Amino acid sequence: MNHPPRRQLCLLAAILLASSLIYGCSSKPTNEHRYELKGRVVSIDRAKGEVTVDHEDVKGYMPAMTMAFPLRDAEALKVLEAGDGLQASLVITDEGYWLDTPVITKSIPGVSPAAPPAGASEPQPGAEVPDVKLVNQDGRPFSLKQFRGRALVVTFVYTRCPLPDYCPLMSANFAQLNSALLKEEALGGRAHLLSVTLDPEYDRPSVLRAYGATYAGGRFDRWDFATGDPAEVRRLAEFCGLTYKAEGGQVVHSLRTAVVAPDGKLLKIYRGNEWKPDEVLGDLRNLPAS
Ligand SMILES: [Cu+2]
Repeated sequence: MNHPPRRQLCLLAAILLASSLIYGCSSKPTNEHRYELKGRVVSIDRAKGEVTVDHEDVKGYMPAMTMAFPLRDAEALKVLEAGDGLQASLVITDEGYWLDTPVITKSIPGVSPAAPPAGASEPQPGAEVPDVKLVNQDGRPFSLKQFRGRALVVTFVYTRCPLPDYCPLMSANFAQLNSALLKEEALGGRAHLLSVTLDPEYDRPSVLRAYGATYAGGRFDRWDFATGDPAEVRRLAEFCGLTYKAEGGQVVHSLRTAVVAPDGKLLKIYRGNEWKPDEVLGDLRNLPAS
């Protein structure tokens, strides 16, 4: 791997800092909080404008973990490589969070960067979804097969997730789907929702029930929350291409939402948090009538 000489890097860092300061002057959303974040780049998704960072404790906000952040700096996105050191401001507002004012430290030649986490493979539409056995918010065991004949929309969350754009957003989206399924009887009879915890040891049925009640409004007839044997949870999550690991009371995780057809085969996978409830409702409405 080629590493630019240090002088160029300092210049680059200065330009990056200056350019992000200019961006920083544009209109500020309300309720903005900034925290210093320091860590090592694990991977970069240039198309999505995201960088996954293995970061240290963010004082006053979150413990050390590895997670993806939007990086609002086009230049930095271009030059970042896995293994680089990154220092940036973590900006949190009502609308979301992102990194800005990045300062990049290139990895030292000869020192191999931290290996990226083993990526789960991405499932293909049409693949048979594993028939995992789980337990719902009432402590009732079930297996995915029991939903055959209806479409199943599955997502993964954990109740202690602190990041507004991650689990709370998935659950808010599912709450919208739930309302639609409850309102439209024809649709409700053809589809079911399932939120599976990535923290099955902490998220026991009673915890899920309390969490679910805040989103599902006490109506669990179209929406189940599932925990169970961590190995079963992992089997389903990894089938969906989701990576996660527990770290200091938190779960570092990516996001996947799967639409399973009534025959138990994968119809569609939504990656990340940008999908809208209407898209999923569209998928459900377009299911061939059974
Ligand atoms: Cu989360």
